[in-house]
Amino acid sequence: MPETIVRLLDQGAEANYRDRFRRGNVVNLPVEGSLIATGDLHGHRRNFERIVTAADLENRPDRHVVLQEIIHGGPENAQGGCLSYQLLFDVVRYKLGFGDRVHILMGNHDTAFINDSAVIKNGKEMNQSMRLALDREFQQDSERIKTGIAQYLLSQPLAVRCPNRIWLSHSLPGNAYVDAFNKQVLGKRLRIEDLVRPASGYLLTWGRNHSQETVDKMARLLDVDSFILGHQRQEQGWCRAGDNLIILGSDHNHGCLLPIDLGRSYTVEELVDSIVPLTSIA
Ligand SMILES: [Mn+2]
Repeated sequence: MPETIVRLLDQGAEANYRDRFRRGNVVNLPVEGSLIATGDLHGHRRNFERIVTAADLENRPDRHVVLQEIIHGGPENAQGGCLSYQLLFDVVRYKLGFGDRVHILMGNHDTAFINDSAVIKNGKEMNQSMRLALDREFQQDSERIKTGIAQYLLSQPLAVRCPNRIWLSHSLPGNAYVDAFNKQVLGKRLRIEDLVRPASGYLLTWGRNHSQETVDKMARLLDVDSFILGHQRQEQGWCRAGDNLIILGSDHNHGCLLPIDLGRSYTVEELVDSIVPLTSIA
């Protein structure tokens, strides 16, 4: 069992680095085909199943799926420990099953695991919660599993760029940090220090409450028109957080996904009109 998991995580990391659409830490999607964009999952298995159903990758060979922030949330063990790593393992299996069509973005909960630092969700510290649950399940093999998870998470790309000038990442730098963001982080092999405050990988995954000025600056810097992010909890499953910014959430019963045709351009209004509630998917 531990051997199987360690191998799974190694193969997942390899698949992330080998992704043929990836340049540095950005996945550049092709014009042919479509994309299912989603927000944070936070251990929500049922919504992951709905995304898998909606994406139907078996029958849609030109479709891509973007997932993010898989860990921290969902089922707990009897001691209250966070079991979301079980969903992470299944998401890695999904990536391995569909190779270069499943793209899992780096989230700040991932960077917290990689750095073994605290991250609070709904008043609860999630990093230790998941580590204790891993210790309980894997006992003497726990350190190897935790190392495997950290190495897998570190292999994740920071962003997805669509040919129709839509950018997906977990977040964007906050207003006070937008000028400190160095886009060279997008082109290099990520190291742990790139994900520690105030490095640019950290800035890209932790920012909140972006002003329109910040979003516009990032659009110019990255040469894109609009953004689809996760990270900020959405009670209604999504919100339009600026002229050219949509935030998705996929981690509760009002969660959503957003299908995008990569071969055409969209106004933000058209993107909003395309949003699908996950509960509408069988
Ligand atoms: Mn987040």
